[in-house]
Amino acid sequence: MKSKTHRSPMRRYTTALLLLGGLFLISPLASAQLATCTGSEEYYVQWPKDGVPVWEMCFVTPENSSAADGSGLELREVYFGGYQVFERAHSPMLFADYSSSTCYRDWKDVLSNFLADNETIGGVMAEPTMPVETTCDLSQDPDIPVFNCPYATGRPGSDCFEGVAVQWEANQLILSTQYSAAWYKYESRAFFFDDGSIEFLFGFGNSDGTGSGTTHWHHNYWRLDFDIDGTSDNDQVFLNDTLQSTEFSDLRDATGGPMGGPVTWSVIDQASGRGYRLEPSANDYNLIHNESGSNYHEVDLMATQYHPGEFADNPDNFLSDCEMDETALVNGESLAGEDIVLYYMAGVKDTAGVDMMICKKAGPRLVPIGDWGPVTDVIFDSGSFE
Ligand SMILES: [Cu+2]
Repeated sequence: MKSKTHRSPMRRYTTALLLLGGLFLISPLASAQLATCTGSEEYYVQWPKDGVPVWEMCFVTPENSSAADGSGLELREVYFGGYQVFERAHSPMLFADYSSSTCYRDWKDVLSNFLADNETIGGVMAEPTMPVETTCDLSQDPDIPVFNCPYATGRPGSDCFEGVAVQWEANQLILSTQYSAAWYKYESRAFFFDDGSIEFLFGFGNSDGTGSGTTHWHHNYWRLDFDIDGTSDNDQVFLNDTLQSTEFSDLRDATGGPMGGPVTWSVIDQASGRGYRLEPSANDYNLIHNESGSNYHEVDLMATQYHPGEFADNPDNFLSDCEMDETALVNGESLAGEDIVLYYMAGVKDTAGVDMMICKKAGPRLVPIGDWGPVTDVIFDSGSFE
């Protein structure tokens, strides 16, 4: 069980008052920073960029991310409206599974440059004024690879950046990065919207066409360590609306939920009723379950009990160890009154001779449940916060 800093209701109330003051007095006020970002290589980001934060978090770049051979874009201490959502959100398991016998468990800790101008912290952070463009964004021809930054865009090489690009839009905060495993260029993005919803998006780019003659599947597992309200010992997991008491794995089902809707999964703080519902995106359903027949990546969702230092099914990350062993994570432990970690997989298929080099993206949406308090009420009442 992790020890957690409990945030006092008074502090949240103060946050709300500060926000109201900011709205009505139109004066810059000191922000009530909750995410501490005092760990090694952690960097603080809030949205809006100035004033009282609606979203707060720390990020680390892929090269400093946790887990064996990294975990890509890693976010820690994520807060919405003054309440904690995640202790950590990252992508520690990443696979490329070929229709031949080849299969890789890729590394996730090697930065790869992409187009993001206005680098503000060298090798760490950019605050782009121009569009962010990754290998995946630009790889849209079925046969022709885009190679390396600055690609063939005509943009200057000085716009090529390694690290995390942060964009403050009118209604959302966007963090983007790219990392490489040899010719593969993986894009990881996170979108934090003003209504509290979150989207995670993963793009599976190929810089030079290596392996393009062989149909293959890519799978990325996000690891979402929820600590709703900062209390790690009382989150509950729901399959649709049914409380679950024991660890489980599951598959996407677009019509298998209530009234023919999709199957979803929720994590809700037992005390406050605040939580998040995880919904697959439309693209996530494009991946056919175990289509390769390898039986390597057989589950889309795992609801597990938190264990310190457990970031994946395996403490190592050997390239050839391509099977994701769900039994190492889902093994009958309790989910009742526990610290909860959800793993969620989305992936894509690249088909030889059809759409191989057209880069595809996938990833879930998370929607807030319950009352996220006066801060968010003010945002909803006043429209866009900025
Ligand atoms: Cu591919």
